Amino acid sequence: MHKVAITGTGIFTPPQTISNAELVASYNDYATRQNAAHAGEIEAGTRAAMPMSSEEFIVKASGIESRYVMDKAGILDPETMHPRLPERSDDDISIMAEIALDAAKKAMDEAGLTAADIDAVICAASNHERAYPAIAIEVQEALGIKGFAFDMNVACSSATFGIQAAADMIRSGSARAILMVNPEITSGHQEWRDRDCHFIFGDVCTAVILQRLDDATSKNAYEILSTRCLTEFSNNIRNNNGFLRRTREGHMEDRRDMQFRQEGRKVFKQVVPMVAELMLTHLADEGIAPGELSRLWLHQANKGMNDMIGAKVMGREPTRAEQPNVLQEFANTSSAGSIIAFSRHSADLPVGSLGVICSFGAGYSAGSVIVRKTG
Ligand code: CO8
Repeated sequence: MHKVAITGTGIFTPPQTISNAELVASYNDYATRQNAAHAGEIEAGTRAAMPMSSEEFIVKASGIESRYVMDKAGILDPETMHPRLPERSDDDISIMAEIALDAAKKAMDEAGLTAADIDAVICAASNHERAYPAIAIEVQEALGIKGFAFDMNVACSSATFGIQAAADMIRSGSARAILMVNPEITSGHQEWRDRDCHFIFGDVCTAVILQRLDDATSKNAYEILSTRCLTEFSNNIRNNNGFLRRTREGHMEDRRDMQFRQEGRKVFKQVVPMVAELMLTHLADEGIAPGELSRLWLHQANKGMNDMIGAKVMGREPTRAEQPNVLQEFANTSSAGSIIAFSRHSADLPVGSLGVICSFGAGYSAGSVIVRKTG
């Protein structure tokens, strides 16, 4: 069995950002227009008026201040309220593969690897722009990587589940090094017309290189000591869009359930204890006391949620250095969040430092990856 390390990470950030102020102005414009268009029904009591959104609520409830997006104009246009991404021909690289290549090249540079050193590509994300051929195979082809590639989806936990899959394959010898990418174009399945969630998500892509520890030359290498994944079925975060859509009555309707929807309060209450318990039992089973941890790189969904999980795991409020947040800049980027936190806040720790990368989200799903700095 081989020891496995994370030896490189990369982040693609879209060039456009939307501040809370811009987002709220656009949503409120949309809601005002809707209310004017349906004034009669609202007056008659057959339709509820759309409530307005507020910047104060967003920051207080989530900690989010801004988000990166692939198309700002479409999202902010009150007549559109979703990104407009021109269709590409089959001969052009797909948009998910394109952003994955950017992040992948940065991760490969940090690891000091070329395509010839890599045996597999995993594209782990919470939605894929097509069913097949796999985005991962397109990335593999574009980079000139031999071997195999596949897509996987465990919503916000896709990256940690991808790390476990890759680590197990490297450990057992089926690959020497694996590139995992997490292209998250969440703006495509976010519901920008719903005030309860319109502020939550942002677009980004992360990439991670995993390889045999013995082969690692990176100056920022972390051995993967152990991984643990957990799932429990829940409808509280759901998206009903899928390939059977056209087989059903009303498939052409613009139905709310075809985009992201959630029972946010229930998610908050149910997922916090589930994740804290997963991390604590995982650490205990590996003989590591929470006090030995230098850092938690948590999924970035909600600052309040992370603060509670961090406090439950550490037995006290973690410092900002111990539990870095990137939420204020990126919002929730689904599977990429914990990897952004790791990528931005891992180089400074001394060799020997212990930490946990942890994700959680729809499914429910949660993944815990215990790492130790080696280089
Ligand atoms: N402006 C003003 N007021 C608002 C707004 C707004 N924008 N939104 C809601 N309110 C109001 C509500 O209507 C409510 O009013 P009232 O009390 O009169 O009913 C009041 O504010 C409080 O609302 P909530 O109870 O909903 O507010 P919370 O404090 O619970 O905060 C959150 C809402 C931020 C959504 C919070 O519940 C939360 O973060 N929950 C956890 C969410 C989470 O982590 N979800 C994970 C989803 S991500 C995932 O799993 C990946 C899915 C795949 C990716 C999808 C990509 C699109």
